[in-house]
Amino acid sequence: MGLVIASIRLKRFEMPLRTPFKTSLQTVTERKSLLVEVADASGLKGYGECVAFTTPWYTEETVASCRFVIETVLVPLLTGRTLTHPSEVWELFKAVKGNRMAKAAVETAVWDLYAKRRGMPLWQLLGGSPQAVPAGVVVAADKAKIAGGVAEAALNGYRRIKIKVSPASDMELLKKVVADHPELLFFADANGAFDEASFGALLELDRAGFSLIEQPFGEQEWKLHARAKKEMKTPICLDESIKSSDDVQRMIDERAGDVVVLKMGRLGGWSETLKTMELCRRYAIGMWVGGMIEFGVSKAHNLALASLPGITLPGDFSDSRHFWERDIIEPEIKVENGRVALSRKAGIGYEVHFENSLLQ
Ligand code: OSB
Ligand code: MG
Repeated sequence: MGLVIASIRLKRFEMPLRTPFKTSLQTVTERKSLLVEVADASGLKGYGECVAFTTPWYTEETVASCRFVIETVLVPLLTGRTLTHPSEVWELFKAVKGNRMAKAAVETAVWDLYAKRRGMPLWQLLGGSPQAVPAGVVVAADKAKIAGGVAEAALNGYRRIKIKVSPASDMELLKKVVADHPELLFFADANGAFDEASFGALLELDRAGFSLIEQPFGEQEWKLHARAKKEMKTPICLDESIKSSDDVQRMIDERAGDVVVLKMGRLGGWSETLKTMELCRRYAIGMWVGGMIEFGVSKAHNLALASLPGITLPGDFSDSRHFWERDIIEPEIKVENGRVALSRKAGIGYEVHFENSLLQ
């Protein structure tokens, strides 16, 4: 029974963050996004979310570039097609260079639709474990708010906390915060803020007790990452550098990291992410699912991803209310006892409630 892609609609929406999100690269105070809704001939709908930002501060793509590529290139490639499996979407998009976030927004929507037609939760269709997914929150704030942010997260039940760091971080404060919470797992995320000149500060961070350090150097700094892996005891985790399974192969070949962050938007959707996971499993590379201040549709796909074999560490899974006054899915994502339960409903398992956002 073929899956006919009868229509593809794009909806634009935006929402302010409850509190500003501060990294060494950018302070984010609001999020604009696109929702992709694909429908089959019977009117059944699948959803994907575009995770690009408004400006290219984190990745090259933007909301506007994604909108352009989706509307003018991807929608015409897919509309009216009959598919036997959602993995065909990645193949159909092959002639389109790059633009992985645009592709992922559409491709993930087709996977949701496919799972709904099969009447199965996406996580189950992909062979995931039914257990609740370990949550993880990020503290992206000024120095004065780090200790308080960590204490609050611990009170809210989070067992994994990621702290944004840079060469300008107060290393003594970080050491103290980590030492004060021996029950928690701490990740440090540098978003590429270090360079050769600040290598010494990174070595200082190596003594703070983090379980891993995410992307200390720029996305193309393979040699510096290899040096860090060699000289440091804290595992090196690559986030921005991982845009395809080939990048993981390069990390392995150049001994440039121990762990990878999977972001489906950056990888181009489910197909390339599943391929990347296979490679990681083969080489016993640790994996976890990263977030980008997303709404619930992307989070729901990410929860399915986190249920799959080979995910070794808790991902960026916070409560919908952490970033948003009101998420666009119902029920909202709830963190309970440090975990998020997987929905038993078909597809991504959540209803999309667009009226919760601005600019419908
Ligand atoms: O580097 O992981 C990152 C947010 C925006 C852009 C990049 C990153 C992040 C986060 C957010 O760390 C984590 C989350 O959504 O919970
Ligand atoms: Mg990161």
